[in-house]
Amino acid sequence: MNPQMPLPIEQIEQHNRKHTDALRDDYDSLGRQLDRAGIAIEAITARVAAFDVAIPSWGVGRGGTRFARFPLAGEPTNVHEKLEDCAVINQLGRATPRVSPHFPWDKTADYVALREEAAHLGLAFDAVNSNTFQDQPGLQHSYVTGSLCSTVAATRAQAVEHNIECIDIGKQLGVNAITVWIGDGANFPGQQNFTRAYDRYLESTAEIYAALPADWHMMLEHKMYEPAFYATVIQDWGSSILAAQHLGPKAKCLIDLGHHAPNVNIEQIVARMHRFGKLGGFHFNDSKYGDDDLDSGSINPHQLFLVFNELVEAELNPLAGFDPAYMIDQSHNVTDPIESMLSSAEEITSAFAKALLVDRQKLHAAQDTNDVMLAYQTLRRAYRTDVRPILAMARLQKGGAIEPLSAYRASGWRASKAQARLSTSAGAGIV
Ligand code: PSV
Ligand code: MN
Repeated sequence: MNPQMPLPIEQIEQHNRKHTDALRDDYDSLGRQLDRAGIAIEAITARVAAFDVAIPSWGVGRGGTRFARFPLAGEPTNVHEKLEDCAVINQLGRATPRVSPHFPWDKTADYVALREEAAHLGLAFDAVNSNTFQDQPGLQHSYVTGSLCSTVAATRAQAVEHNIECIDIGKQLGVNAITVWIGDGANFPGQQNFTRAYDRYLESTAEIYAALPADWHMMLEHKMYEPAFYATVIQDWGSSILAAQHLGPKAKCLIDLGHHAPNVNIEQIVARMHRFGKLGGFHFNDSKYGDDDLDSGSINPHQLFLVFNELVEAELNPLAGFDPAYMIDQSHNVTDPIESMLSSAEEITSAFAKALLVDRQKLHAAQDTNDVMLAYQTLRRAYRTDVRPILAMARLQKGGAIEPLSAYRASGWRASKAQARLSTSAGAGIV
């Protein structure tokens, strides 16, 4: 099928014509610079062009904090409009061809038709996300006591059943992974028995695990706190990897960059998880204090680079089935989500490109001979390289825009959608 992307192709071609000469100039200059270091720029561009990261369906609407949500005129109001906005992001940036849906937020009558609709827009689906952290209208048992770990057997059964329903939907959408994040935990010391709550988690997730098709993965996502502020059942990578090991080979761990205490060495966690074959995927975002909502790379792009540095190391020591799923999971409270997603996809791809530039031989030799400064400088050299021409060239080759943000602004997309779409309501946010 020939996808019908939302923006007129001539618009993007016209934009690119204006910027091609400058890009060629910058690209050639960077090519000569890399060549002196023995790196062929074309090989890096090819790797960058092959890289992608999924967009969460919920990330194209204005999120909000628990204090307020400020709606944006023309933001999507249903899964179909969400797909349209995801298609705009992918059309311009060419790094986000998949959409990760969340249920029941994205419930619709016909998932086979939804898959076709996405394909028509040049998109496919990525891991399904279950939601047992909120009560939905018509739900029989409240999640106020927790979900997979609730002391109420009927509530646990309902949460398990919902996850199994998500797997069923995922099969129709053509995906092969489910991400399970639960809000279960405690707000008071003494409220919950740590061991019994974790045991209930293991029992419930084993039931979900048993419903996984042969080629599926279940990704366990940990989060230190929120909504439970004293103790969360799957609070860190330790609880997560122990559960994944207990469940079996189809269970892996998912690292959301914003789900750790400030200053935690996340890149080291990446290395540990890979060592034991449990690195399932990432949710990218950034964090300054304890939030998980800021735009990827906006606060600590160096950490993002160090994470990708470990991923490139992992590629050199692949374990069977190593194929981490990448997704952006952030909340846009004051920006146009399309602009934030374009910017974040660029930051993430840039961290990957810089990690590819690390002289691995030199780094490993410096590590083995305890040449601390040389090892450090080997990383710095790659990190300091301005890789933007590589990213822009990869986009151009794939039909995207050389400068996605300005092309998006020139398209008038949001203003036209403000006319065509219903308005959404204010109130408290959800993510
Ligand atoms: C929880 O904060 C989380 O990171 C999980 O991935 C959820 O599914 C997502 O955010 C959406 O609220
Ligand atoms: Mn997440």
